[in-house]
Amino acid sequence: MTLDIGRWVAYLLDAADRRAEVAAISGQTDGLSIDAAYDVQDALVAARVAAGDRVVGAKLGVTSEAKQRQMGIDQPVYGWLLESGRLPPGAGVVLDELIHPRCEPEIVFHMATDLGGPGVTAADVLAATAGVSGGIEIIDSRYERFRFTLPDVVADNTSAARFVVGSDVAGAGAVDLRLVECEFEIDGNTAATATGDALLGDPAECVALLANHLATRGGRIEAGWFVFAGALTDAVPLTPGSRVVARYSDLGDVEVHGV
Ligand code: OOG
Ligand code: MG
Repeated sequence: MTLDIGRWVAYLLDAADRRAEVAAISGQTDGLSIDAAYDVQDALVAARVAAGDRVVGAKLGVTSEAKQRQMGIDQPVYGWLLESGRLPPGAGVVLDELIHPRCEPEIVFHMATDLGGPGVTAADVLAATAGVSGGIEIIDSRYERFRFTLPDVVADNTSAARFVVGSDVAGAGAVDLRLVECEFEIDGNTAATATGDALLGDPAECVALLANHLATRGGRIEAGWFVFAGALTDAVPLTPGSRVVARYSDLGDVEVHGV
């Protein structure tokens, strides 16, 4: 069965705009293959761009065991970062604009040059990277109870909502990203800790997967983009007044709070 892409794009855009969670798509159609879900995702982002937004980067999701266990999904997913989602370090995240936001500590690649697959390796990624920093992603699934199948979350642009890029940027070769330590702190208490190798063994490997994925769809990573390599730990709900700090060895601290 072919999927009515326009219908599901409108469905997900409407959920985000009304800040209302909706039923997963997979329960309502038998046409949601992973490929079709990426078609919905691309059309959804194209609709945002047509309305004045801009793609400023890309993201991976579900690249750590912690996230795979939390979400019940066993392979990485890829999505887009939009200019409208970018917040400065230390920002207050306006919770009324979102449905049920969660925060995640992430490693961010600042791309120097275009990078097209297939065959991209972690070494190619580092050669194409201007710098790396810490970050926090604020995800906000449009689906009820933050529950979905793999194609559902792909169609929903991998729950992308807001993101913060840390201001301490290290040279791509200056830090061994596999060894970066991250402490994720909520209201002064450590929620979780992880090292960079929690991301499929090497954060740069995740970015290589993204480049190779984009190649299958005729795309590439572009110079100037931010690439979020995926959450190092479980995502944590963001609530009014709560303060979330991701502390990274060599990459500084990144903070947000809920307002
Ligand atoms: C899917 C997006 C996951 C990450 O960093 O793992 C993600 C979700 O959990 O809603 O962005
Ligand atoms: Mg994420």
